[in-house]
Amino acid sequence: MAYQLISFVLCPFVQRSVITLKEKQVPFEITYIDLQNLPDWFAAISPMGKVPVLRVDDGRVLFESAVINEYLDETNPPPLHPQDPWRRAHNRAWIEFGSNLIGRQYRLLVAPDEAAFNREKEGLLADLRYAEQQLGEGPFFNGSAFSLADTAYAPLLMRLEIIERRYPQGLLTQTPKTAAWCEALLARPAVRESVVADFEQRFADYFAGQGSFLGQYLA
Ligand SMILES: N[C@@H](CCC(=O)N[C@@H](CS)C(=O)NCC(=O)O)C(=O)O
Repeated sequence: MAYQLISFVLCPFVQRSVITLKEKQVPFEITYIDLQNLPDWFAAISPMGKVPVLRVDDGRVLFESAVINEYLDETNPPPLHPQDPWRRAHNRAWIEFGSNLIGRQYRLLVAPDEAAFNREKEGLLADLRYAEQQLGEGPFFNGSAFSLADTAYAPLLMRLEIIERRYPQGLLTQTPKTAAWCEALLARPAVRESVVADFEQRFADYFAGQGSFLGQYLA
């Protein structure tokens, strides 16, 4: 196997690389670790103690999802990143923005009470509106071509769809282009198959177990 991806089963950042590998139909092995109980070997290959880590067959390792995805894209043609340098740079900037959004979504999921939840919800919505302004006719971030930017936002939007279905807050109805983008992404086989079969239940159970405000509605 050429690639080994080190993962945590609910990690949206690892999911970005899984989608990229599946889009490109590149075989890989996935190894799940428990982030609360890190195996000794992990510290040696993950300088920031985070997943994803990509191990290539000669033992070299890479970390950071955006970097891993660019490497996978460059070494497994045809590229998913746009060809135009400005557009590619623009996509990189919005992928970074998407990473920030994942952080916001996590804070929403673990907000301890309704006031904190509402604060996080407003922040998340404001950022979703910014991202929405980048969308054109769709169905994907750059139009008709599925790209690395789509792999970067699909995990966020998959979780947002679950949250909205279980505890509707109008987060997607207030951003209609993002809602259509979400639908197109969730219809994509590489996206659907990028999580474990019982992902939704595990996701709901995990955040219900955190005792957060939103967790009670996810259970
Ligand atoms: N910027 C990193 C973020 C990765 C990240 O935060 N991963 C989380 C799991 S979803 C993690 O490993 N957290 C462990 C920790 O922070 O100790 C990336 O894009 O790869």
